[in-house]
Amino acid sequence: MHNTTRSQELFSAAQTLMPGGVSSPVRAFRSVGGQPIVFDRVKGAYAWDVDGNRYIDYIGSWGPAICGHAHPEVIGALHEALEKGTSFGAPCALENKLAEMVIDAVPSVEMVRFVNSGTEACMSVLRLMRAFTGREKIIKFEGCYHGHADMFLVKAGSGVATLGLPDSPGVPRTTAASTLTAPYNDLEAVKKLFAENPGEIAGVILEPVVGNAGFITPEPGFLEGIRELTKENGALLVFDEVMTGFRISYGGAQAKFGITPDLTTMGKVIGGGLPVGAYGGRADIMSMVAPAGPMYQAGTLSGNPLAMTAGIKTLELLKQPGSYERLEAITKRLIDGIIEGARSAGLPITGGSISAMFGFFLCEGPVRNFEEAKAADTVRFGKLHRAMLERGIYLAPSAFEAGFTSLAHSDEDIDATIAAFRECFAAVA
Ligand code: KE4
Repeated sequence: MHNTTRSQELFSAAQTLMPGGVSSPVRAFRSVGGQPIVFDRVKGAYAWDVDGNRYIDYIGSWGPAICGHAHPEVIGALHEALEKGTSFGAPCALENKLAEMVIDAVPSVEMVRFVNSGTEACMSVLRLMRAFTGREKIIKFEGCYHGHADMFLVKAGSGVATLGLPDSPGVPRTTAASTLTAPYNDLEAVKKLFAENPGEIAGVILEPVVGNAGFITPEPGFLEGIRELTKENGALLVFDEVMTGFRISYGGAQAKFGITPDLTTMGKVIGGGLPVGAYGGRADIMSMVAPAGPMYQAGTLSGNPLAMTAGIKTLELLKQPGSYERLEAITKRLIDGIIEGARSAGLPITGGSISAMFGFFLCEGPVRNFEEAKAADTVRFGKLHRAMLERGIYLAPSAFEAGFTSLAHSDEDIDATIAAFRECFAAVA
């Protein structure tokens, strides 16, 4: 057992100070057992805990660290920006710069509004969908997670799924009633919802590649079908690219799959590890957002110079030739090694990767929706997670999350990770 004494001391103290001892539920390791490790510092592909143990990190702060943690060019740019202040509460040129980069990169985005989290981006885009269409109902997919705003905590993924919460108390029945759900990859179910709610559905929001029910990819024709159904029914299509944005490709999943949504939400990568979110899309829709239009949304720290600086530098690094080819190659090699390791231990597994995002389920495949994901062996996943932690590999502490690689993960890191998986699969078989 590696020594985690200091982590345990700090975490037990934290539990008297903060609910569950964490600032976000999934970090509490509730579904995988064992104690969370308390980080001391991160750099590149690595994290060190307060006991000095080093881990190869496949969470990367849940997405932002796609260029590697604490990239010297990001840190350097932040040091410079810091000297000019941490927040202005006024327009600054850095917002123009990042907005231009996002608009240039993401095919469907003609205008963008910066906020401070993915949750804020998704709740704002929902209000915008309703304001633009004059309709109230939305469709989301079981297992997809769009942040913790009331209207999305209906059959949600990520921490809600991890903790098996009944869609969270505190959400008014009336709010939940306006959120219709369908299984992911099920076009017939969506068609039926539109038929049952004629003229009432403002739009459909989905993760174009699911990362919050575990890693689930769209079946051929699914995204195209949703695009057609929304158009036919006068509803809007929102791609929640908070996780996939600038990770699946520089233009996000929409560029990869060639689908043009009406609105897109973003976060994580575009803030380079600083608090950020954004929503954007068709100019005729975005022009409804105050003060240009009547739909109100605001934020004290939105567009602050530090988050803009970290986001600009991160996108500049990602834009360099070869970035996405490198991410695709190391991630594919990793998931192939994981699958081979499980199979050689006689364990059922299904999984895959797209660019710098990967995932697997410990069950026979295919997993096309959240119902099928729930068949995965979460008890064995917990044992695997703890065994991998012992070997210095830091995986998402939930069977219902995705894994993330970065430009900092070396070939040796991937080899070491595949070897650790092989050992641990044998140990938990
Ligand atoms: P935040 O409010 O956590 O910045 O973003 C919410 C969100 C919205 N949409 C998608 C597709 C997301 O993946 C997220 C947040 N992702 C989770 C990880 N599965 C954040 C981790 C956490 O909750 O601590």
